[in-house]
Amino acid sequence: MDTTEARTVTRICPVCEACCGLELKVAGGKVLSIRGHDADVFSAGYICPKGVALKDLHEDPDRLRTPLVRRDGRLVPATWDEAFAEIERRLVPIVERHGRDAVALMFGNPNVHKLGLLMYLPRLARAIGTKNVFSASTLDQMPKQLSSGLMFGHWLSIPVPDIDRCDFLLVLGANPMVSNGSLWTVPDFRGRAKAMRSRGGRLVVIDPRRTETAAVADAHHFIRPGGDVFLLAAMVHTLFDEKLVRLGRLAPFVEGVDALRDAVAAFTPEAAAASCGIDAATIRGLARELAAAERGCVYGRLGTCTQEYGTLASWLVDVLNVLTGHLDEPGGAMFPKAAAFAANTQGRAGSGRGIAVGRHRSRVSGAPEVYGELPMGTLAEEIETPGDGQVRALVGIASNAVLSAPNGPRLSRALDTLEFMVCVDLYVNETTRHADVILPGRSPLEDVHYDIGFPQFSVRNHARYSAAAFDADPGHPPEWAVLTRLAAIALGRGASADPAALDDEWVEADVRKLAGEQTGAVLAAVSRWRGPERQLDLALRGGPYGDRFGAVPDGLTLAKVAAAPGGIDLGPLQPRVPELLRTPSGKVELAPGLLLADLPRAAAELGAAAASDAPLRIVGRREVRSNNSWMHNLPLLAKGPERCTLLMHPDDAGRRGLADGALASIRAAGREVRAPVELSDGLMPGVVSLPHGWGHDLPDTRLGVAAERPGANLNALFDETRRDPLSGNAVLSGVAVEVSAA
Ligand SMILES: Nc1nc2c(c(=O)[nH]1)N[C@H]1C(S)=C(S)[C@@H](COP(=O)(O)OP(=O)(O)OC[C@H]3O[C@@H](n4cnc5c(=O)[nH]c(N)nc54)[C@H](O)[C@@H]3O)O[C@H]1N2
Ligand SMILES: Nc1nc2c(c(=O)[nH]1)N[C@H]1C(S)=C(S)[C@@H](COP(=O)(O)OP(=O)(O)OC[C@H]3O[C@@H](n4cnc5c(=O)[nH]c(N)nc54)[C@H](O)[C@@H]3O)O[C@H]1N2
Ligand code: SF4
Ligand SMILES: [Mo]
Repeated sequence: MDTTEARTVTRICPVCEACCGLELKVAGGKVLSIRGHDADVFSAGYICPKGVALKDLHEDPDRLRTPLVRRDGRLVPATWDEAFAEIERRLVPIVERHGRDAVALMFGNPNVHKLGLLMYLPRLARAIGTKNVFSASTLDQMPKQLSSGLMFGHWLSIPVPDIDRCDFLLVLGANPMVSNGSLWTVPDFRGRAKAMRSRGGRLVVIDPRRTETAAVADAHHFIRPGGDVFLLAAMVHTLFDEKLVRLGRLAPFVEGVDALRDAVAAFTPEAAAASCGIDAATIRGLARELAAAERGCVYGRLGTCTQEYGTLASWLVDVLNVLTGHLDEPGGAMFPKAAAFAANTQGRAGSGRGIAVGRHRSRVSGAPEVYGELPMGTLAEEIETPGDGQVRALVGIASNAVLSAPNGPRLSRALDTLEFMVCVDLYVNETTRHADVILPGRSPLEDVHYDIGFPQFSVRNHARYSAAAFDADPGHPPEWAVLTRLAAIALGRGASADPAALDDEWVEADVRKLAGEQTGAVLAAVSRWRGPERQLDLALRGGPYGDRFGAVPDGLTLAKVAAAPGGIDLGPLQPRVPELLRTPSGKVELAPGLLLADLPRAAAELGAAAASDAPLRIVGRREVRSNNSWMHNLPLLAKGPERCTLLMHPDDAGRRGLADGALASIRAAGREVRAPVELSDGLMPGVVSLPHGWGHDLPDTRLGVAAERPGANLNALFDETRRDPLSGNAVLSGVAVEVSAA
């Protein structure tokens, strides 16, 4: 495929949830340039610097090309066969001696951006069969998944703002101008927000920092970190109090209105004001504005999840959308209908089994399982605490938990005590340096791509596929085959089992469950594809827009999607209630018992104002040229001013004798990190901000560029035992810190 002649290829960006279409000029195995793909039906040419930096990722000399195996304490290059043989030799005896729960699985964020990883993770997890599954989900969005699952019946039925038709958007704890959206695939948020405002619409932001999004909004209100539950419950209270509840078309499909009214009775705007730092008149005004909006929507994201009341806040966001008649309405909070893989397009429409939590509990702290996972914050104790069921081995896939999870230093020490650790990753970084075997993923440009998750959260329905831009080294297997070989080892088939054969077995079994006697015909219809593409073709053809294997001749197939380089537009979002619901009642559950039972915890804190001598509270922030922990080694993104700075209000800094640029010591939980101060009046007084994902100064990593400006690890300050009790999500925001001159 690689000739020296330049050619143009298109590719969906695998970095963030915006999923922009890129246009690459390539020649002779090299990237000449990357720009936005103007003809992409979904992103229409939008791009950010991280998309351009895929060239640096592809060419990064520190990116691993061969497996590494630990010999005499050092990670040294090995062949793929040697690496898998080592895994079999070390992992299998641990399972035989101590059982399947002795192996923990740890998944990071890039799994959801890679077709081969996301599709084969469940298979690997089933093959290993452990209850000890941990992922970045409990550092991120698990509260929203739980509240959505309880309300709508599936973990991924999460409504998104229909921004292109909206005229009042209330955003809490999200900064889409920088993050480009989350649980909301919205390329070019800036352009869409601008268009909304020029239609006369209003954007209002609630955030402890005057963010880049707040800067382009019509109004911004500071909120005390962790205060969202009070604000939102008081808005709900106001809607009832002022008789503004208007269920509209959804009225026959909503359950629990009366229980909800009773549950928020104590949350008067006056009582909530002190707890959230927003005055009662403003709270009432926001509720009235939302109720009066023809097409309005409330959206909450990371800042509303990574806190003590993450699930309650996530729930109340959608309660407000329902009570004001904005759920499932154009311009409101709508449910996308993805072309493939969406559980809410499968099975019987209109009702279902709903979701369950707590089917098992973590061994040491008894934390309930949520969506099959245990809280990331409990991983270290599961490794450290002796006894039956102790974690002795770990399989880490695209996770840098030592930087991304609370109390990384403890996790780092715990990982060192494992009997065996294997990682699938691109780098030797702060986490993978602990591994005994590292299996490198390919450059994303060497893989085919189709987003499984993000079309379920997209502002328009669409189907887009990318072929690989480059041929990989023929000896370098795709990640789906790597995971399949790991699964084969776990299944006792040996390190040299053929992944393609196991994949054939899996696919046949899956198809047989759905197609019965038609299995042979269905498999024949998709026989030109293998690996993830075969499953993708199956999902597209059997999906809501599919050709149903011939029954709907003009329906979608993978071949059809692949032949459309800018993708296929499937139109604006459409109302989906009740068809989408999978709750046992067949209704939207406004007042799930699990959530009502947690509300008194918040009510007990009502009216507690911040004392004048209250400690500083720390919040995170994201930056356009950085993506969590793993893109700091790319020269294009690394250049420019220092990013890992402590933002501080001048008054807070002055009181501590800290000038702009001074080195600050930041302390909590007996640990300290240091970062230069950057003065900013855009912070709520009493709140400081440091980005996460930094701290590249640990020994034995191989990140030459990142190590030059390592920054400080925010998560080193956090207590891994603090979490939202319902979802198990870590508290990563609003933690009390002491700051002084270093
Ligand atoms: N304090 C604080 N902590 C946070 C957050 C916060 O806002 N504040 N945010 C949280 C959030 S939202 C998230 S999602 C987590 C992220 O937590 P993680 O997923 O643990 O962190 P990442 O930095 O995304 O690291 C991903 C890892 O995947 C590897 N990788 C990248 N691409 C590929 C690939 O194609 N294949 C393979 N096999 N590996 C790859 C990288 O080298 C890296 O090791 O961090 C969380 N931590
Ligand atoms: N450039 C860039 N883009 C990214 C990422 C990245 O690292 N860099 N990471 C990607 C990932 S994994 C994710 S999950 C998304 C996240 O995307 P977003 O959800 O937009 O997350 P953030 O940009 O971290 O914004 C969270 C906001 O919450 C505020 N906040 C903190 N505490 C509270 C609180 O208690 N209440 C309220 N109301 N606000 C609070 C913070 O000040 C911050 O402005 O971004 C994705 N996109
Ligand atoms: S916004 Fe996200 S998806 Fe788009 S180019 Fe940037 S990193 Fe890639
Ligand atoms: Mo995330």
